[in-house]
Amino acid sequence: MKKSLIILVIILVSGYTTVNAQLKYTINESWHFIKGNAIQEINQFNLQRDKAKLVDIPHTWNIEDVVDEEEGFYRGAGWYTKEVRIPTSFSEKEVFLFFEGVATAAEVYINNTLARTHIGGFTRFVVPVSDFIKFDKATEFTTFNVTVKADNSENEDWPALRADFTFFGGIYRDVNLIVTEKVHFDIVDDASNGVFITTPNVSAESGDINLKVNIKNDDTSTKKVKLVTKVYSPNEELVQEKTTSLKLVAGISNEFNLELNPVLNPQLWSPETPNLYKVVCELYDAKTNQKLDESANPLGFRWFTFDVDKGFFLNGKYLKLIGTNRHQDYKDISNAVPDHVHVEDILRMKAMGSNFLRIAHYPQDPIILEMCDRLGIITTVETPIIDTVTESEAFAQNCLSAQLEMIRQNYNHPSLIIWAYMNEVILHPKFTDNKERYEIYTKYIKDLAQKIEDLTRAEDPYRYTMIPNHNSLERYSKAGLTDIPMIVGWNIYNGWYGGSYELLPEKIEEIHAAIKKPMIITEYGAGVDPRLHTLYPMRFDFTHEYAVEYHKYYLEYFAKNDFIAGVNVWNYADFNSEGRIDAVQSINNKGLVGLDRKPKDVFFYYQASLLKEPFVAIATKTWGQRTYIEDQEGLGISTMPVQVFSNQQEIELLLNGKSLGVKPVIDKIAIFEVPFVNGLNKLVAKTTNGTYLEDFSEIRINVLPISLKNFPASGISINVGDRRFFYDDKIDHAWMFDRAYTPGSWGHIGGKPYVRPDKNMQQPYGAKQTIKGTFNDPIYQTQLVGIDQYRFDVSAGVYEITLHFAELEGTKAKHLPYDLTEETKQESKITNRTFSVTVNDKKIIDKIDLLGQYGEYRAVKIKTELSVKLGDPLIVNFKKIVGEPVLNAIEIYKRL
Ligand code: GCB
Ligand code: CA
Repeated sequence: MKKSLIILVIILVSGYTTVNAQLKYTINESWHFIKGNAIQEINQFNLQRDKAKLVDIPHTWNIEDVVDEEEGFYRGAGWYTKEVRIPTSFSEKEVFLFFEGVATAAEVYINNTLARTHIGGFTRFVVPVSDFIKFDKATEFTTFNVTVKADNSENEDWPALRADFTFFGGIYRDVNLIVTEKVHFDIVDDASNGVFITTPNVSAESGDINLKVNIKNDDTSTKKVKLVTKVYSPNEELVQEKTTSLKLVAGISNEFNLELNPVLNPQLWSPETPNLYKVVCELYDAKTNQKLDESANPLGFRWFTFDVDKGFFLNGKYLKLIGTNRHQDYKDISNAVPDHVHVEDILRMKAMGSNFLRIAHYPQDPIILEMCDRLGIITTVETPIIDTVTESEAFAQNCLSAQLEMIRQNYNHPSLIIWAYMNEVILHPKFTDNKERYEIYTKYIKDLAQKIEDLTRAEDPYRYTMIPNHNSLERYSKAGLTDIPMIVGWNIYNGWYGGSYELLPEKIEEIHAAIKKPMIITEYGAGVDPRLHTLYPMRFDFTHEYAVEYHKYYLEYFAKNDFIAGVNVWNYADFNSEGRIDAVQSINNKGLVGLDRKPKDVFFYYQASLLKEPFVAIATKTWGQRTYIEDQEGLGISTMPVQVFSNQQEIELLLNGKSLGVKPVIDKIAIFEVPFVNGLNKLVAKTTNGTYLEDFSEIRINVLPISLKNFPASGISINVGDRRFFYDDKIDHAWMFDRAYTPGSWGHIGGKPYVRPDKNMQQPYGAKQTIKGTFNDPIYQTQLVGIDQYRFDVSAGVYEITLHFAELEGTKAKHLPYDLTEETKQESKITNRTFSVTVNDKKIIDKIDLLGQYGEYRAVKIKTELSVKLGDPLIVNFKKIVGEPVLNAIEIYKRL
């Protein structure tokens, strides 16, 4: 404790005297926190402070909601308070609090007085606090109290109103203390840094630099200052310096425009050469020459155009923009992540070969754009006006202020070329049953969009604007929304939520013909539960294999069509969305990497497709443990295809040291039929052209025998009614998909796979609810309906059998929140299902009523044990009483 205090003081002192005129450090630790809507105002909170728990920023109060099985997450207020100690000498200076993100609204009190409010969970804001502090001149240090009410309630005036991600609440990004002299760059208005750089004309020969500088004079009299502006080259050489004398009127922000000398033959910024210049503005007192403030900003020279037919050009050259979208949360941490998560993510995008990032659906941590500048990833960022709007003045104001803050706070990043706003804003339109009212509503949206567009173009005439829509061309063009922005974005999910991916070209060509605006495919993607694999990929199965097929089709089509200026996979990583009912509860798993950033197969496919340097990866990283049946009785070998992703011509694969031959790489994939043995299998993939390029993989296989005379020690675990392998990574448990019984072997007899009743989802996968009592939803979301028997032709012995059930035809089936199919709410049948189960001659389940006894969508496991005589098979018999018997999974072990 003592030690850290000393260090802090040293940093403090050296910070403002030598390094930078402006001092900035975090005050993240040890805030007293109470969650709850019961506290209405600050005095009430102060009375209850003894009930507070200590938390550190970044913090969100919704972490527990992510882990628990309950639906929904806390939306309401949370109170934070902290005593902040500063040197009393700061009384001569200006002290500010700088919040990088408080969701969704904030009230900030200094010494119990309201100092500022802020609405919008994704933009930064500054609170001047000097006036609220009573400096104690007799002591070395002065303490003041900061109390923050954060609030993530549902509020019809606060965008986003609804969306497919969890609206985590709290002070979830850093809180800083900033100390300046009385004269300083104006950080207060919109939390920019007061310096705005533009490069109106850039060519290979010359790059203009214009500056707008806002300087605040918090003193009582006019001040004369010197502004020294220095431009440094990418290798830190001073390329020019300009000194300007300025007179600053007291009490206001003084705005100056500055034209620097053009930089000749500038080193251009691009994804391949992210050359960053630096502009450092220094402020000096004209009389004393005391340094008052300093602001350093990135500068990149690049020029770009979007063309409706030809696509995107950077520095005069065609460039296909390819990359992902990104949310800001992480496994077990939610959105309250440390900077390192952001840094790693951008590094991994670069390692994937991305040159483009859609920062969606909201501005993110400052370090994201800094990393994109440095590594060379072109970006678009947007404000969160999603799915629907409120027709109120307050809502419109909040949209406009978020847009303005976003622009001013991120103005100088060369990587950023598009300001966007709205997302699928008429996905859930109101008043669909009243044509006139609907038109008033969409007119309101159009007017709002026009206001945001006008504001954006006035603030920044040098970048493009964009509105991303969902694939309903008619809806957006009719509403006039496609007329407004400079680029129109489209979120397209053909082959996921509906239809086949082969319908993609038709859709895109239709849009291209109708809308004479540059086009970006702002979203496309397919869900992957990292635990699911299949030999029979199909739409909406959440397997790695289907996603590879889907992305391969999309990417190849995009690559062929220049007019598609850019594409963003939805999403870079899996993310939290409390309302989701997919294979993994409350998670949208369209990520190329998981919530823990483990790459999925598709990630490697993108690497093979986008990277220029030689690349090879075996597509087995997510599937290191498997259960599969042997090819032929007694052979002990299970042959399965293995994909190897590469940008080389051909690949050789070795299994346990023995070559399986050389295969050509076709469209970035080489496929090998691998004869896996029981136990450990070591794969090596390598190039044949002498370059040292290898990838390794270790896979453990339980090869299940066709004949059960020697019952496997691993037991047999079958995902019934399913054609997907499932791997429960929590306990290392591999499940095989189902098979029909053949004499002398094992499998089901009778029954049909459950098929979802909804019109667009008539297939076995997914469910209309999450399954309670388990996290292994894929096992329980699939079942055989009308099953007669599950039969194992075993040898004599004692066996343990577990039957897994779940009622999928419940009454509370939900309309999926993200459903793009516009299907009306489907009334589910009230189930009437009763059946009995005997194992050989023992009745172990008598007239079970899953719905009545356990409730719908709940995992039910019933385990029994029985002795099988020599010559007898083991037969699980299902006897129908009312409706059809069902079975979701079965597990069997030999005990003796
Ligand atoms: C969309 C939305 C995005 C969703 C995504 C999905 O169109 O813009 O927020 O998460 O689809 O996965 O359904
Ligand atoms: Ca199943």
